[in-house]
Amino acid sequence: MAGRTIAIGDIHGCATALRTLLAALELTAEDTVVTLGDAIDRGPDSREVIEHLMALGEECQLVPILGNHEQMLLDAIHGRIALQDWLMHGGAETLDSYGHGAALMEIPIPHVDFVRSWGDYHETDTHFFAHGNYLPHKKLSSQPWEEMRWRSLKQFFPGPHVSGKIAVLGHTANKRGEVVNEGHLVCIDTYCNGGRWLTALEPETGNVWQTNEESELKQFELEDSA
Ligand SMILES: [Mn+2]
Repeated sequence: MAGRTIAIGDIHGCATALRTLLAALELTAEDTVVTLGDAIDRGPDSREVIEHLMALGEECQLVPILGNHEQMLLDAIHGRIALQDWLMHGGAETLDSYGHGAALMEIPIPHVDFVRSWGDYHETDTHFFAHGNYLPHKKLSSQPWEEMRWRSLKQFFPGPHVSGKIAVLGHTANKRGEVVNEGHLVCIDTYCNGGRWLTALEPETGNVWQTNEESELKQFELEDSA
């Protein structure tokens, strides 16, 4: 049996919700899991999230996409931004997960190398997966991903992509914890770190799993947008 492709939205350090979600998904070695970025920052345990994702790569085909928060971590490490710029955007919580008041240097090198290996996007025959946004008329291989991983759907709501593929995105948090389905675009950042949900979506079937930091689980099918 061919494996499933399942996208997971912005985790933001919510290790309990991630643990609950991974248990519910019952993944096999044939499954592909696409994490949409912003796995770290803001929430309580980014270190544990990174460890879960590293282990997940041994269990299934893991395709991690780089979010703007991972970009900030890497930029801080390389001196491209001031450390403070990352810390005030949720990086402080990430460092604390490595020990209260831990320094940037205390993040283990394998963790940094793992994050550095994350990509800009992923595509299947029917869908593509990215962190924040996209330009509808530009092919996926030449998108300005450095910029697109920052751009909110509130700033710019793109039309259908020229490829005809459906976009699966994170980054723009839905504060009610709801999946936004516009037909040509689905956004599954459902504000886990704000007390709402962590979402996994199997785009081919519309199966949705949602978990939270209270270890609750909901499962339902995505409705077609009217
Ligand atoms: Mn983001």
